Amino acid sequence: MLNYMTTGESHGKYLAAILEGMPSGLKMDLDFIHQELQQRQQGYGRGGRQKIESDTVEILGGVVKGMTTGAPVGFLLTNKDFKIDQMPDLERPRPGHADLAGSLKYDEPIRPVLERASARETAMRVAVGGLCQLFLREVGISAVGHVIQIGRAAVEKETDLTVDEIRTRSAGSEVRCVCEKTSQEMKKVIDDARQKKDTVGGKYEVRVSGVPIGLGSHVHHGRKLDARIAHQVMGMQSVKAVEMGSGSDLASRFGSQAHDEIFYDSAKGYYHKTNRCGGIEGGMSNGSDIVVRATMKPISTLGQPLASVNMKTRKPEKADFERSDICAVPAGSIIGTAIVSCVIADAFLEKFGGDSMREIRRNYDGYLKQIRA
Ligand code: EPS
Repeated sequence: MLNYMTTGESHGKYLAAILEGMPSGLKMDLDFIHQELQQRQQGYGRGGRQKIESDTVEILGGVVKGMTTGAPVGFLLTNKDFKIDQMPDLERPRPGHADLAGSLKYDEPIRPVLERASARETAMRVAVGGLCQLFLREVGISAVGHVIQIGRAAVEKETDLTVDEIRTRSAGSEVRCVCEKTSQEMKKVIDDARQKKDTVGGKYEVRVSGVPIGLGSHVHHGRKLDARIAHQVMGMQSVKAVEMGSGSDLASRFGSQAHDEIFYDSAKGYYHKTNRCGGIEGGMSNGSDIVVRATMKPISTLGQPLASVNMKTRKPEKADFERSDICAVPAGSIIGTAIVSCVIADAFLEKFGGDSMREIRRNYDGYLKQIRA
């Protein structure tokens, strides 16, 4: 239902994206999208680039008088730090980046590879995901991302805060963590990494509330909602693991501690008192919050470069250095929220179809009546 593609390089003139499939009648709130883009640039441990850019997007099409028309929506971001044609090439690929494989695969220097592989591209994911978040809010669905671990500093237990409480608390933290004490521990981990000319990764959690039972499907692997979320989140730079709900913790539990018992009352309908499945069972949303956790590896560019090979001489040399972040996990929680919002919006449109917001609401209301009947 929803498809998008991005184009552009980290130091090219522009980054752009086109989102196809958004229905008509949705208000384009650019202030909200710019707020998400600004949040993506924040975060304790972010690099020098974020002091140069102040990311905003222009709308290229698909929006007339502030409302979507049902046509593809185009986004354009202009890079202030546009200097790609003057930048030197690298000869010593950085371990952990796309440099070596990309240069050999595309039979080209490292520079064009790193420029496209850069996490700079995630600015467009956030712009597209921002519009998807605006769509989801119209049908009572709200998504938020927050940081649960940086290095060895981690929140002690799963938070039982609501999405709105997470949004407020994480926005007040320089590392987007809901716990003040853990935020300070995380900042210290980042300071230690910076001092050692190293980098550090961590984990973020995306939580989505208001999702109705029945998005996704059990009938075909490609339609499973958890598989679609995992695919898209794994496609974000630096992500090396994606979990739903209690995820890998389930490996050590017995079934009696791993599943979510079912209850019913006339006011709430079917409900659960636990959410170990992360809101998805059998590939379908089950009415509980959707909970996704992603592990981000430490940034690949190190101030103390690792061993590499000069691709011209094949002689062992230390990897090249490029300006970079020490930690990008707080930014990752914003990017992950945008990515998950795109998947949920896609699954919502798949089930409730429609070309206009009015038609979609009519379809959705009819379904809610049906499952409550
Ligand atoms: C980033 C922009 C990049 C990097 C960073 C994230 O800008 P520049 O290369 O000019 O410093 O700072 O990208 C990476 C760390 C990476 O390894 O790709 C951004 O806008 O998110």
